[in-house]
Amino acid sequence: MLNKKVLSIILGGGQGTRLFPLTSARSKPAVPIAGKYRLVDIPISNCINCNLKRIFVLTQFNSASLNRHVKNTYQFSLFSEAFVDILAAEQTPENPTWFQGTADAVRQCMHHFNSHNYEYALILSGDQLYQMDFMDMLHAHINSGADITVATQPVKAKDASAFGILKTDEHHFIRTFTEKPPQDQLAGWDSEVSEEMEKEGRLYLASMGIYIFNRTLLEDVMFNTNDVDFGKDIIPNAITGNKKVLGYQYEGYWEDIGTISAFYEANLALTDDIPRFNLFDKSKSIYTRGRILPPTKMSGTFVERSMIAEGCIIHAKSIERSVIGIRTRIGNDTIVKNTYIMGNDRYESIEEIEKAESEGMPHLGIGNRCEIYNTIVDKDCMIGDDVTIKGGEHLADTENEMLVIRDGVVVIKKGAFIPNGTKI
Ligand code: ADQ
Ligand code: ADP
Repeated sequence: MLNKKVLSIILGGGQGTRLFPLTSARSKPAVPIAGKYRLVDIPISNCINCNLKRIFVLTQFNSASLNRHVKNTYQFSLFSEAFVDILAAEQTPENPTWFQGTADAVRQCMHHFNSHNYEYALILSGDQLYQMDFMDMLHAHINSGADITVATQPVKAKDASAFGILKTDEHHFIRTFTEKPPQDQLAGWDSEVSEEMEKEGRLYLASMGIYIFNRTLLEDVMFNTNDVDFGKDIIPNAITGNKKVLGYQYEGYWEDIGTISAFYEANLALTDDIPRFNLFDKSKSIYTRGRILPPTKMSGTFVERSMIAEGCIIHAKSIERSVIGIRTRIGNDTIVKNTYIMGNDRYESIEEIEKAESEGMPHLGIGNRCEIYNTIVDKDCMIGDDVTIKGGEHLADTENEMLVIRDGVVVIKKGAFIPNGTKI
């Protein structure tokens, strides 16, 4: 009954600046992923799959879409202790500011956790793609007598600056830790890793931002320090303060998807023949809202290596290496390649469609004879006929009222109206 001793705390995101504009009108946990899920479904499903069902999601702002999604999806039995609760930053007389960082977010919510019976807090990031068994990590934590356990993964030198990098002793306890070291300060931070990792050049042990804390230590650092961030303050201070901080090495698929390019690549990678993140693994299901949509209807479309969600109406000429989200409409002779279309929140009525078409105006979905490459199309966009959107490395980062370009990926903003004949 170890699972009854654990409280899961998901760090749902601060301002979400790196995922802008996907986070301009919704909180980060509510960002749609893989055509029918939301980001928050990943850590919640990981918890549920190992029977950890008391879950808090901490978020900087409380979007209607996040509340609706969680309320309609995670409905546990009336008689169980299970819950998924969203805790948004609250401004109170004692706390006039929003969360200042990850640890500050946990600190400001401690009063919500106190009334629960728990011995271990499992703290998770909200913007990572992985399927991990937390019970293995919990057993390692308990068997070693650690105060804190940090999940780790070997990464390449070029990626090391994005992470907390650490070194362990022969018993896997962390001896040294540096948060996001610059490239010119990596010397000496490499570790002994498995042969397979060494072959791939993954020599640096990175913190995955996944932590198990003993309740007593968590309460101690929350109430007796002013540390605002786990990676910058709490973990390094615990190590220098001689706490027992265990490194738990995990070598399965794990991807931080907190930036536009990582988010885009991770979505398209789901279309690989054998994707590294496996949505088809029954033992590690990813849960989401059951929407009861009709099957997708397609006509005259050549489809190669793509995922098409439910409820779409598609007449496109071709769809290649793309993820097409729920209720997407694509017109005749349109080409879609290397693109993630999030889909729509609603259908238009036949009258609405006929009216828009008779006036020559774009309506919900993607029109006829368009070419869309290397793009993310956020929800509820109206893209007209003969529109060309060609993302790619030739494009500089920019932003206007319709779109944002980041690292060559064009992101069409939620609800954007793109007139007939537009060329991007
Ligand atoms: P980062 O991911 O860069 O590094 P951070 O920005 O603190 O760290 O985010 C961690 C998680 O907390 C993310 O899911 C984020 O959305 C969320 N978060 C951030 N601020 C928040 C806030 N104010 N309220 C609620 N949630 C918030 C961390 C560690 C590194 C480690 C990487 C692994 O600091 O040591 O290597 O994670 O990805
Ligand atoms: P990103 O999209 O880059 O991951 P985050 O939402 O994680 O953005 O925020 C980046 C940093 O800004 C975090 O360290 C977080 O603590 C801080 N931050 C976010 N929102 C606020 C806020 N309202 N007030 C102060 N700091 C904030």
